[in-house]
Amino acid sequence: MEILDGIRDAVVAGDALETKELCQRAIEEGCSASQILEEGLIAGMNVIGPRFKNNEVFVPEVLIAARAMHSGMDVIKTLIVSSDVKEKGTIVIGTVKGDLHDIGKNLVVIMLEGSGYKVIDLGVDLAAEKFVEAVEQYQPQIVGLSALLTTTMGQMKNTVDTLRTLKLKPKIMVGGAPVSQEFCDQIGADAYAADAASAVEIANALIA
Ligand code: B1M
Repeated sequence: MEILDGIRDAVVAGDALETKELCQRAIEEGCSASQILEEGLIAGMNVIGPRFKNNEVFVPEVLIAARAMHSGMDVIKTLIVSSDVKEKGTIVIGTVKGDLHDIGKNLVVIMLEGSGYKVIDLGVDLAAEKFVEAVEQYQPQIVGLSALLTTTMGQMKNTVDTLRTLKLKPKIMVGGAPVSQEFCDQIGADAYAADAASAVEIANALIA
């Protein structure tokens, strides 16, 4: 669809205003939030990723593209988060220590909120102790851990190990590009979600 290609290109170009306007138009034209997400915003980041890897673009360009993606996410958030959804439970979520990537985690947050969860987003670069404090404070049913770097996957294991020592036993969901079902099993987390949409399905199954 032409408008979705436009959103993808605007993200790649790092044009936040254009991304925002096109997302608004896409909604008016009847596109669903997940179409805009998958075929527009994420498609744009999927163009940037390989270019970053091949040194065709550098950190500033990636950050500008990420900012454009966020401006689009703000628009579709209004579509996803409807106020009359009944609260299903509480989820504490964050990116593990040493890792600053949050675009995917933020998408997961939007989808979870949109489907009726109260989500406490702790942010990025979080030591295991930060998750422990949040579990004690908010008593969530689920803790979500995100990691985008192979080098921070060890921190994910460390956080799972630490959370397992607590009296409160929230379910632990893990995700992020280098994470897999196999890794999830290996570190003893309860569930792995490959993307934001399946994170909702997995969360529903975990609290059922
Ligand atoms: Co970085 N980066 N980055 N980066 N970056 C990657 C991850 C990399 C694969 C790029 C590459 O080389 N090809 C590579 C990692 C290689 C590896 O570990 N094997 C990499 C690297 C090396 C680095 C630095 C070390 C680069 C440097 O400085 N030399 C550095 C590290 C900084 C740090 O974290 N300490 C770095 C920095 C950055 C930026 C700051 C420039 C920026 C982050 C901006 C931000 O997040 N605010 C950035 C970005 C944007 C990327 C790429 C290009 C895009 C990531 C992204 O946002 N994808 C990425 C390449 C790539 O992935 N193609 C790359 C879009 C997003 C929607 O997908 O995050 O996978 P994703 O999330 C998905 C799923 O994974 C899942 O749902 C999401 C939605 O569907 N998911 C969950 C995620 N978390 C979940 C949690 C769940 C469930 C599902 O439950 C709790």
